Amino acid sequence: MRILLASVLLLAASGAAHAANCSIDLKGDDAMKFDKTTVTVSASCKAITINLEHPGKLPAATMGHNVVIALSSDMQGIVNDGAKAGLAANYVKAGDARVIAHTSIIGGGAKTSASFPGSKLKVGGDYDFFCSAPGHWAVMKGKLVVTK
Ligand SMILES: [Cu+2]
Repeated sequence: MRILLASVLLLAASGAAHAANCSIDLKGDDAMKFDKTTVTVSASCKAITINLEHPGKLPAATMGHNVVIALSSDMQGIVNDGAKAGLAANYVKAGDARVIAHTSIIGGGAKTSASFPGSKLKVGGDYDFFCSAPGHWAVMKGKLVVTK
């Protein structure tokens, strides 16, 4: 009986571990859209991985996408400076402290990933994910909901 209880507890514990979402999986296409408008992640994740896929055909120079994670209130400043930084800088100003994490810019048929510690996010904070390519952020953005 005691052994049975222990294994039930073990199952419950592993179930809880699986409940923490530690990845941000997005697809950004030739129609300048992400496939999701909301992603939920857990601040308790040791590492949160952004996985970006571009299922389109257009090159990075004309329809390149990235994923930037930041406070909603910082998005406008980040994209303004990112536009000046240009494609070679992945449309992110070097050393921009407002950027919590970002991937590189990719074109059609490519994939990229980037990781950052969950401790960089606060539970219940007002975060967005967006593409910082000029003009894209207006439509390529969504809410990053942070849970415990
Ligand atoms: Cu984009």
